[in-house]
Amino acid sequence: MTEGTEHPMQIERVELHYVDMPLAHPFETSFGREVTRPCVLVAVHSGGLIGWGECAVGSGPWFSSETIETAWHVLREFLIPAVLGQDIASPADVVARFHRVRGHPIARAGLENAVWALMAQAQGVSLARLLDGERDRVPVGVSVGIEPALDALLDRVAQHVDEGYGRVKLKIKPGWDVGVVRAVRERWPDLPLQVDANCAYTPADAPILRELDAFDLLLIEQPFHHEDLVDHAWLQPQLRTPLCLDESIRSPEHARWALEIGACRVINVKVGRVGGLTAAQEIHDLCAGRGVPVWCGGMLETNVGRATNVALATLPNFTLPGDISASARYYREDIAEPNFVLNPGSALSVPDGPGLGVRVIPERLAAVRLRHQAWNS
Ligand code: NPQ
Ligand code: MG
Repeated sequence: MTEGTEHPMQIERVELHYVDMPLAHPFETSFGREVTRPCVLVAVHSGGLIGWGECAVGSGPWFSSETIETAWHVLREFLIPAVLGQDIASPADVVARFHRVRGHPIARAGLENAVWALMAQAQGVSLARLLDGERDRVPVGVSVGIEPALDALLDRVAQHVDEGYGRVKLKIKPGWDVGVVRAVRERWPDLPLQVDANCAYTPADAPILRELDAFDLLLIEQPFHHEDLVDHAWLQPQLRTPLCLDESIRSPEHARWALEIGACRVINVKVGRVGGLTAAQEIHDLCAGRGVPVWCGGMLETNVGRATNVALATLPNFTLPGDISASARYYREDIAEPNFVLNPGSALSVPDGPGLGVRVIPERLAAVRLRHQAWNS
């Protein structure tokens, strides 16, 4: 932790907002089809400032075991009481106060990241700066969901390539894999391309995964069980393509275990899945020390979570493009402004103002909000 992050602040008020945002297009993965994207937004107040964080839960326990209601419950009963009315000197202080809570990383991340945003604002620096980030623009790609037919998928990829995305990730599942990847590769021979199975395969499917080795993919993400390390370590030496773990890496310890046994050669870092920005930094540092590249994953975030991801992706070992698309990829109207737009070179600009660099618009928040609760010290 850098010295600059020490800045005692009393947490005077915490608010939770359960919102449900209509997606610009339905998004289908091997675990299901999402039409709207619910999440919990966290606001922490101190000295007239507000820090925002996002709990990246979805419509059910599909990607992760957490849901809106588990996040709300754990925040209300355990996490908010651990910080409300307390003098917090740094984000590490928040992590220490949460240490008895096992699991529930997405709930922990929402509140911890809100404190990071608050502290950046209080110190008059960008969140990227507070995290010791080094870039002013971050390379990004786009994640393309499963479509009803190959034609529709090719149209979607063409649209994103035309928009300027320089890296495409295809969602795959059994029956929607080799044929789809072959078709995309034939039409775009030089496009940086990767695939994500979201756990849809078993070791018996290894022949299919070995076939994917022929398409010059940047990586193959999480083919096997969401908690597995052992089967991935069995598969990796059979492939030229790096395996990348997502769901299986739920803490810095999981990252270390995975690297120890050779379960992957790349790690997807998601702040929610690993339990907050402090853990994300730790995984970044661990991987940097071992020469393992990382990249920033995405969970269909609003501009609050997107700004958090952009700040994280400024750390030097985030060398692969992130799943941090422009705001318009997922939402016609976001609850926070300004939108992130795609720049030439398939990159997003890093906000340089104090804090997150986006401001929540109260009317827009109210329009998509299903529940609100506040706690004062
Ligand atoms: C992944 N994200 O890398 C995830 C999966 C994902 C951009 O591909 C609601 C909450 C909807 C979490 C959709 C991308 C979600 C979600 C997809 C996570 O595996
Ligand atoms: Mg993934």
